[in-house]
Amino acid sequence: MFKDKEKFKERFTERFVSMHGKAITEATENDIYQTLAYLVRETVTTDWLRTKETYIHKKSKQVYYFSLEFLLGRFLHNNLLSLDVLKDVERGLDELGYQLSDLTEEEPEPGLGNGGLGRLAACFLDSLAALGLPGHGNGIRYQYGLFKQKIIDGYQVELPDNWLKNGNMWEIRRSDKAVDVPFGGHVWLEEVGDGGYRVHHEPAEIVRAVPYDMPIVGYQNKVVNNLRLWSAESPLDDDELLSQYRGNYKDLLAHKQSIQTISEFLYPDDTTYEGKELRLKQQYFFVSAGLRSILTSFKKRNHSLKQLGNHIAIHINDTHPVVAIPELMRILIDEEGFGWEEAWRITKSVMSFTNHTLLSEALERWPIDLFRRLLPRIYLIIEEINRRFCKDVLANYPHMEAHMRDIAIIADDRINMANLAVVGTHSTNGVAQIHTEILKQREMRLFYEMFPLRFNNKTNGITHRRWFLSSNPALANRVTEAIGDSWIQHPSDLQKLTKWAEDSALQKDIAEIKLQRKEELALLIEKETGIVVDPTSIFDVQVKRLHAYKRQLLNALHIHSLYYRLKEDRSFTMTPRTFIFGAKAAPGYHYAKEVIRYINALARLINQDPDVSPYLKVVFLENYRVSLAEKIFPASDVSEQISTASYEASGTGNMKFMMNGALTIGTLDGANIEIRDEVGDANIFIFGLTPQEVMNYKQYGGYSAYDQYSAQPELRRIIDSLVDGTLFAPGEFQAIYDSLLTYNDEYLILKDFMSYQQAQERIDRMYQQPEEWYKRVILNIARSGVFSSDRTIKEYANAIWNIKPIQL
Ligand code: 26V
Repeated sequence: MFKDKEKFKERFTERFVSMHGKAITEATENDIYQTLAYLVRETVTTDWLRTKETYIHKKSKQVYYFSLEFLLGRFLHNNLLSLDVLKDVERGLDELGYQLSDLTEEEPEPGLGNGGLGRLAACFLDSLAALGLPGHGNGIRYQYGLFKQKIIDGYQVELPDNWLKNGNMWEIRRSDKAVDVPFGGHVWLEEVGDGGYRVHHEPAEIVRAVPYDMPIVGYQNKVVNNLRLWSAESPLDDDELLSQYRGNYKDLLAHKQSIQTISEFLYPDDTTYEGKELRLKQQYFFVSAGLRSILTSFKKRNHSLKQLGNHIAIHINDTHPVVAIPELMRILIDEEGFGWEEAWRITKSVMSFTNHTLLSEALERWPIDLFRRLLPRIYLIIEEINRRFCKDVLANYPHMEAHMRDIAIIADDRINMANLAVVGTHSTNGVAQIHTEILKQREMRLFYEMFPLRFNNKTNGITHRRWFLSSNPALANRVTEAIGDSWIQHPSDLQKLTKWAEDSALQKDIAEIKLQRKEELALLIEKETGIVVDPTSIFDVQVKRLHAYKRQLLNALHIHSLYYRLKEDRSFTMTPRTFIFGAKAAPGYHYAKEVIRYINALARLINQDPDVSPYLKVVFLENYRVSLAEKIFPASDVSEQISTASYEASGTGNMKFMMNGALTIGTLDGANIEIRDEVGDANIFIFGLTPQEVMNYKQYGGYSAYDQYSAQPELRRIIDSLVDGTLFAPGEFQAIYDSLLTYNDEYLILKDFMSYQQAQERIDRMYQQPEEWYKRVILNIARSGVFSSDRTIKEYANAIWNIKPIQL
């Protein structure tokens, strides 16, 4: 990018003046940010072009990751690191009177995802580029990302996230690559002799999809892949608008508005499926546009579409992009003239699918009326896929006849998108061992019986570049000092730290670094909430979406118990602890919002009470997002991973904590199990029911929340106080009370309470022995290498996509 710090300053100053038309002495922080981002972009663009040309030249097979969500976070800092200019830029800016850390805060944050699924997509793009793999993203350029959360009087309030209002330095609009996407209308078949037919579709509406490309910069390897995000616009130019809406300006604006709505906002509910037409429009919109652009460039290179699966892989991130299957069938049959069998073979060879959740309420099952009205041709194709599939099943597995309602793609007037995904792809994977096993044995048991080889596991991972190297540089440097820097290229080399676990110098240094990060977080907490916390207390953190199954309530009830003990038992002592929460609730999820209100009520009760607050603090940080997460993980001692066993598909926050030297308190759920397998029982605090025990309760019944409540007096008192007016207003937390007692505690919180409390006591004691604690911290970091998304992506690349790295 430039040779050294002096060259950087020179180019920077030049560029500043030409960009802003004023002297650098007049600059605002935002001007400086823009200039720096511009310089980075210039460098990246050259590599971007060269990467693309190399893929073409080498005829590399390329994968396209189709996802409705990419929770990217900010780019500037990571791109500087990837271009290997971070140090020079930091020093150069310093001499010009600026702090890089202030400038990075100027960047608007692309929060184009809800939580784990969207962040995983972003980590995967990072790993693809870092590994020099030909892999790109395809998604939607939402005008509004996930809502901004404010906490007002303890309540969550949502605000729009207008992240594009000051422009986006990391995108290039490509109007010339726009494509049109048809919706609605009617379809008819024209006979063309000897049994053949031609399909005609007269759409009711055409939407123009305009791509915006974002460079995904590989780590110090000159590789730059592409993330293509689509924006919806009217296809009509001024003349056409004039002739269609002559004299009716209001209708004209309404037309534009209704089209732009498609890429206007990200759906903020990742708990419950809703059959919303707009959501289906979003899905077909980005899938159809993405496929069209992939096939256009493929055909330019004169390959035969018969070989599509040898050149292109398309990955379907959860069921949201599953319409890619019938859409590719439509293109191959209606536009390219393939017969059904051949088209089906090609489609299956291209497509693969990941399932990310076992929650039945999240599974997409579109009502056929809605679907047929919006996508009439696609619906016909799905009907035909279903007809042939059911026929094959009955022919080859006659004993399945009794189960056809469960495995059919269309049943009960709905299209089961998960079934379509399994049937229309060559690979279906889960995201952690236990999750994949449950998929095979429960949700997809019948499919697994018929197609055992199609199912496989790919345990999730996180990019150690963003979540360690970039967000925790002091710790990363200290690790490098101990074991060298090979772990940056080969994260499993972190295991070289194992033999340093008992080294007291390393332990002390890591403790010191952790304390510094905690001091910084304490300042941020004070600035944002006014709460003063003690950086030497245990920072015990639960950050993730708010869901009943993730059991933030279990954490809160435990805090409530500590409050009573401190308040009333004079002999009770504890290691001072700061409980930190960050969580967005879906705007329509009433229970989740009540849990937020309860946590904030506990915070108010506890933080101001002089009997309690020297030992206990509770902090709810508003607007949890990637940039806040980057500050939280390095400052955490305890990682709360306490979902009801069998409900969390994997979790990825658990991995980020581990890599940053926090110890996990967790259930045997998702990837916690694999973390336990890596570090051993002595280095993690496991508690609670096993997945099998939970599944037995669910299957056979036999759980009584009331019995738990009756048998545990301490717990009983806490639950009573939610409604009895002793701590809060009478009836104040009735909804939570009811979830536990009236509705029999669906997530088995009361059953796990005592075991959780005991695990927390073990943590309390262990923290008193720094050598014991920091030994475990080091072992956790040492074992975190397998949870790099580089490992995950290599597995996908080899076993599912069959793509190979390039050298530049
Ligand atoms: C679901 C839905 C349901 C329909 C409407 C909109 C919508 C949007 C997003 C989702 C995704 C829910 C699934 C999800 O995020 N799963 C998480 O995936 C992570 C990455 O694999 C995994 O670590 C988490 O355990 C899992 O909950």
